[in-house]
Amino acid sequence: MPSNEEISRALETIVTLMEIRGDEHYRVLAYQRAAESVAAAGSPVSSLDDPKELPHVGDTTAEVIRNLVADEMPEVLDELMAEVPKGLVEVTRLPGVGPRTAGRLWKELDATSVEEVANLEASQISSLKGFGKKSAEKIVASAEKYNSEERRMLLHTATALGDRLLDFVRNHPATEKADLAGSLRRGKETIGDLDIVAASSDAKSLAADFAEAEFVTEVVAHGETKVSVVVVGSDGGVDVDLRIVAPDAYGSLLHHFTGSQAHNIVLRERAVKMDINISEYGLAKADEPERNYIPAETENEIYEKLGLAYIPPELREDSGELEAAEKGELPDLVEVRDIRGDLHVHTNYSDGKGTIESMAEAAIELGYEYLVFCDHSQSLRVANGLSPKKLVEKNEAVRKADEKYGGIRLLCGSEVDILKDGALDYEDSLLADLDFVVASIHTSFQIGEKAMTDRMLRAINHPHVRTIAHPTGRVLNRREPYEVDVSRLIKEAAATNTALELNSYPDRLDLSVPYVREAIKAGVKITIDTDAHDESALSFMKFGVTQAQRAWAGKGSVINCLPREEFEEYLKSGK
Ligand code: DGT
Ligand code: CA
Ligand code: CA
Ligand code: ZN
Repeated sequence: MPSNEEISRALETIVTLMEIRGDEHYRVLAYQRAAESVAAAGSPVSSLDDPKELPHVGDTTAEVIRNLVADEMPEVLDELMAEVPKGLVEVTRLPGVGPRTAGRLWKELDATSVEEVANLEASQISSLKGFGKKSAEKIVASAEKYNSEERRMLLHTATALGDRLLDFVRNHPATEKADLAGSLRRGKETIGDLDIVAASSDAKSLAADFAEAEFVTEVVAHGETKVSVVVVGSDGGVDVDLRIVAPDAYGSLLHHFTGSQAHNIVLRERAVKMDINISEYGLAKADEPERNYIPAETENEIYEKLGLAYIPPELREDSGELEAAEKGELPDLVEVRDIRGDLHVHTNYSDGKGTIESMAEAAIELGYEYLVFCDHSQSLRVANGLSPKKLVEKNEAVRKADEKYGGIRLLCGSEVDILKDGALDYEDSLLADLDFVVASIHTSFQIGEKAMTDRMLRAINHPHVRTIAHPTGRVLNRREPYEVDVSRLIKEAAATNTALELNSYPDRLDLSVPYVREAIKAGVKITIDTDAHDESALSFMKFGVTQAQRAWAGKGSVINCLPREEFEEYLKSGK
């Protein structure tokens, strides 16, 4: 029998298709309300005598629910699917386009798929009532860019947007508490949509004002406790869900919508073994016939009732966190405030925008105790790599600056290219003069796994190489990692006392979390670096730290958490 979630989802599909078709608002609203009621029902709808027992379910929607429970195709859905061209549902996923807009593109311009929208002229769209030139251009551009692969936002883009929306919600007079939830709260490297949860005793007014906020381009669904909208992001529209509960149930709501789904499932299984049912509304005794969900005001209460230590959102991925929480063995996670320096930043000597001085001053602002300048090496001409002579010159400038700034230790480094055969891009004698050498790959990516692994193993074994930067070369949404046996790199890094970098650049975040975790287990130290090319990019550190947390890293595993003296000791003692 279909679950409440499945029934609710089918009702949502009806809502979307009706909106595309341009049905009257009140008709759509009836299905929207029914979908919400089903989703909110405390017990299986399939076991009800009459779906009309649910709030907001009338004759028409009750019949549809009966069909769905019996696994029959409701007439209304059948009709809609016959009438609305299939490709339009995908059109609603375009940034800035909700079902109503998709419906208009279909009816007024005959576009029934993303491809057909891409083939429109922006001027055709802007000639329609209610469309500006800018938004028309955006729609066409995003349709052109759209490939049917899932498009996900980068963590920093999602964070910036999420913080802005959260500010709005928190500043609303009816809001008591609010947080970002979903994958953003868990710090995932890419984010599908934004989830915001709020506690309010006047959900209705908060929901209404959120739906009307200036950043909203389209209201996809608007109920009393849930609003789904499309918001303008920096590169297109972003789906945002806001859910609101009474303050006494806030912990339950926040927990449920933080996820991950996998974490929620294993937690629910554990609860069932303790004769407890857990839902977004609270905890209930499983043996009571009338399930009476007692809401949790804080997430802590939920974990406590299940005999677990509080699990930070970054660890909620069903990767061993329940077991560790039960045994009191959760890691003491590294925090941004534990970071004492940045070991990989660029200057205008190669392809950076900042100077030695401006980068140093920005690092002082952050309270850092040391900073390593790593410009590109000679063969990387596209990035203005430094000739040996230029490197020597730069080192002198760094040492001079180091004397000038008392509060921070400025150090000479290089991001030296690992050439195709695994040799390094500078002579050993030059490398020996540096305080810290970062090695990495920027060319010849396609040489096959074996050659790539050998190439990198050779670099790892080089006596002067202290860390390997962005070890898999991935660029999120743009470039797959090159083929390399990362587990072998990890073993060799452990054997040679070489660190591996967790690059904090938002489109890299490389090594990725599972490998960082594997590296730490193998005893490898990591460097969390920003690879900053200007002063502001030094703030990317937080994204790297979040990934390190997701990899269960404590500060003991991170080289640049060492206090200055210990770090200098580490530099001096070599590999
Ligand atoms: P995303 O948006 O793809 O980056 O990933 P999430 O984790 O934010 O997923 P999303 O937005 O679909 O849902 C937010 C959270 O709500 C999710 O982490 C767990 C909870 N949730 C949503 N749908 C379901 C579901 O069908 N079953 C369960 N158990 N939990 C769900
Ligand atoms: Ca989400
Ligand atoms: Ca969501
Ligand atoms: Zn770099």
